[in-house]
Amino acid sequence: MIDLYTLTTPNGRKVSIALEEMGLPYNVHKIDITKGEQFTPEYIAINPNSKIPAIIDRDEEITVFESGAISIYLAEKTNRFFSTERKQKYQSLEWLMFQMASVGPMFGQYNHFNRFALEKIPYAIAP
Ligand SMILES: N[C@@H](CCC(=O)N[C@@H](CS)C(=O)NCC(=O)O)C(=O)O
Repeated sequence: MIDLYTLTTPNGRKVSIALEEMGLPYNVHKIDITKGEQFTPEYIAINPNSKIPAIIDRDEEITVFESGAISIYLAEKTNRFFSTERKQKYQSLEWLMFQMASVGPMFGQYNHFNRFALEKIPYAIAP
């Protein structure tokens, strides 16, 4: 059984979708990042970077944070969505890294400056 520490954000949903698609049973633990619950000592012991998502795989007592690392962990656990054939495996890794390093952070920064920043900075939100 997997314990999932998450909230309904894009990075959180990424792991929920993976767990559903892979048919793995899991318990959800809501970490309300709007209330600072990611900064409790209990949660920092799970993810020292104080961000959701994170999982604990109780079958093996393995803790994993970072949605990309969790995706690889779950894919390897279930032998799904991650080929062992090298060419296909690196194609999967390319797109995973592209999402993690390019699309995800850019959308996250845009969302922050567009919706939450106390100061509106035109350069940061211009299309
Ligand atoms: N690279 C991380 C990003 C995680 C992340 O930014 N999580 C956000 C919610 S989507 C969070 O926990 N924010 C709380 C904070 O920054 O205090 C991943 O992919 O898991």
